Amino acid sequence: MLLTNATIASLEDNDDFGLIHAGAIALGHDRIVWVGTMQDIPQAYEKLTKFDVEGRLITPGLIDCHTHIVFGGNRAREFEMRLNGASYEDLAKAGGGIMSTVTATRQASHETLLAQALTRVDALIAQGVCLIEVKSGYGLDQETELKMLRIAKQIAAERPIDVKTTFLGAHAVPAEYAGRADAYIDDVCIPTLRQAHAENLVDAVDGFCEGIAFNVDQIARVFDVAVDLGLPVKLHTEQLSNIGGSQLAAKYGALSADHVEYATDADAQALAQSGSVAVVLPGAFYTLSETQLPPIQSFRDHNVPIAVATDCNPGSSPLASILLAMNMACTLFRLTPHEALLGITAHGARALGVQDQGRIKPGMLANLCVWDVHHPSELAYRIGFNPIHTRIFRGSR
Ligand code: DI6
Ligand code: FE
Repeated sequence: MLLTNATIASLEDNDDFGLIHAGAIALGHDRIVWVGTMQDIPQAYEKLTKFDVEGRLITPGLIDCHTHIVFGGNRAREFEMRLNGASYEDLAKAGGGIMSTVTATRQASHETLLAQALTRVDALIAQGVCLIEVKSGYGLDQETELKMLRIAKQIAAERPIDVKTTFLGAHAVPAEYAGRADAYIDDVCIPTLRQAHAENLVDAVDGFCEGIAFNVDQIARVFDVAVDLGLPVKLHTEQLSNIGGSQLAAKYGALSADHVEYATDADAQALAQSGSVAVVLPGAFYTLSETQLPPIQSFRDHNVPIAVATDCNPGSSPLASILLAMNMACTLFRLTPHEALLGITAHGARALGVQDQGRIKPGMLANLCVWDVHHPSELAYRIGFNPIHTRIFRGSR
């Protein structure tokens, strides 16, 4: 296919979205083979099937690098309780929060969980998302963690989308291990990680490093197993407080540190040294009425790449719109539209350890979005509009 008459946000330059006006993109099978201006189209590509986009904007296919999209039930009741004064942490300590989703996820069948996840996945696909990350972490027993990961993998067979799976066994301490977090890590979390890896179900390992979840020593034990298995790590950290998670993530060369509202300038420096991405999740910030802003300027100063994701989950971020996540990243966190677009493309790819997605250049996977807009800032600026025209996944419309 040869896409012609395009405004291309290649993201190849540091300024102005790497825009190419009057551009064209040649695809060969599932890869981008050439990008340039209409005048420079090599003769060889003139015979390809043409797709005239009539001046529309083309961006890379979008990437949602942090989701918990497989889960049972919902937490609307808890939303009400929070509006009546309960805090997220109070609900978690009272056995609600993540634990109530664990109960619902354990009870639900594979088929039900898959069908419900697919409705959310479809909403993301409809906005041009071509790659999502999906975490486990609502099972907290071997059977249910494996069930979640199998469903996550199955999403890619059911829909035109790629899925990266992340093992999040260290998400919360289940009721049956209340007060025995260390025993949970040793008896359940680590053996389940080894089993999930043996079944080829894990692309990365995550944890929730927080006062209401696991401390750095407990997460480090899980990360040591990840290292042993050759798996990259990432970490939910500094979401509600700072107990040293970003420093731990940096020590393990994590792909990313996620949430990071309570991270410091020193944390940003550590993440820069480890080459980790800071993943900001404005949907969770918004839903929890958080007021502590992530240290965006420190990330900029230290050249920490910033990614943006939905965190789609039933508790802290019931959000299945990557475009709204982008808008919120700008409005709430003051990212520029260029930074926000990088956050759901190139930097999202990097947070997943994916090298051939997120920019428009030869060799990249042919995942592209054609938008009914003229300038990329329009994607971040609108609220509740979906200007997608055509989504191209692995070279196919
Ligand atoms: N932080 C989050 O925002 C998600 N997990 C986590 O560690 C949401 C968890 C939930 O409330 O269900
Ligand atoms: Fe999360």
